Amino acid sequence: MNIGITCYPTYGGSGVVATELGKELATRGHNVHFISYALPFRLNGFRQNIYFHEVELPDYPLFEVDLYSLSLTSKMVDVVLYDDLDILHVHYAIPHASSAYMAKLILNEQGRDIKIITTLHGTDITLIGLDPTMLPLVRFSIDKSDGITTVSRFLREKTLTNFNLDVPIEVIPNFVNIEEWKRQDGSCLRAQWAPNGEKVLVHVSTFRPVKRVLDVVRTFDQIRKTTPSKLIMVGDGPDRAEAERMCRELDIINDVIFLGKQTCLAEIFSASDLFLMPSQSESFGLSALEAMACGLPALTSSVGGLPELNLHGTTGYICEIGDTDRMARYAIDLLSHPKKYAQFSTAARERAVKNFDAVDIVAKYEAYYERVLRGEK
Ligand code: GMT
Repeated sequence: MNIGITCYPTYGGSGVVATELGKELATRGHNVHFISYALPFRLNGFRQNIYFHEVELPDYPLFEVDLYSLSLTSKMVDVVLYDDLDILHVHYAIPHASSAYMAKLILNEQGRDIKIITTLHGTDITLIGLDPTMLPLVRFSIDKSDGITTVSRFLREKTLTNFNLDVPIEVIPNFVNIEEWKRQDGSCLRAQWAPNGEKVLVHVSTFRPVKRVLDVVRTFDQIRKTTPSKLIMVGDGPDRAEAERMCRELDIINDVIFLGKQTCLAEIFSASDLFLMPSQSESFGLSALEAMACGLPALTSSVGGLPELNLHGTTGYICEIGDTDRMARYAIDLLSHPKKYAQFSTAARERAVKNFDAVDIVAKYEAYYERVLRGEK
């Protein structure tokens, strides 16, 4: 199949899922054409069957606002025609789904049909998509997609209720390549971070308010009172400076390492003990899955799709939003009971392997593509 994929190229789960999907599809022999304004950050190294089409923006003094969504439409039209695409799969509705629908209309005028599949990821449905500046367009472009998928059952329900839609939606969860995401030798890193045998907690995110990074710091502050430990903060974003300030104020900054954006997450997870994700909203929680695949029990909030991923009392623990005391108690309990910890660690890896293996999930996407091409939703 010839598949076009549009996504955000920057850090953030939707772009990661889209890129990993493209890589897996290319490995299976499909031709995958990424269409975006920059090379997706996980698209590193040369890969057969993968092509990148950069969307250029017009440089004209009259245009004071960003016309990306229109330029994207034009690029989609070109790539569909000249690379003979079967499917245009867009990740994150805004603005990708409406750009794609416009491209479809233009192509239809020329007698060329193209199927549009929209994968909804999270805040396109739960937050920014509901803003009055976006809602009518998001609703329309979802409704007009030939196929719609969500990354959790939670997000399917939210899509139907928030937008008052009555359309079939396929739930296809996120996935990991279980050969790449597995525990490796993390002893060198661990020796650097925790030279005195301290426990290592890790958080990965875009440091947006929705991730509640200050709760990560508060939780860690509680944990280190009883358990010698270090906190590794991976990622960057608007709340990083405030998190660093809080660490200085609490006088724990020497036990917290802010790494910024990183690409070698499996190495970092392999040198860590527990993953923290106290988010305000999370339709799936991809970083938690990646950590679990590396054998880290996850301590997450109870929101959104997280309970579909993290099994309370088995692969980790789930707490109410903002309940940092409870999250800290769970962490201390796991870190101080090695046998229990080992059971949770094994269960976390097993859950990733059994339920979220790329081999199985990418096959679901392929089957769904076939269905949509047959005109079924
Ligand atoms: O909705 C977002 O915040 C954007 C998106 C992203 O690009 O980071 O994140 C969402 O998609 C991820 C991949 O499917 C999910 O793992 C995240 O849970 C989800 N984020 C939220 O729902 C806040």
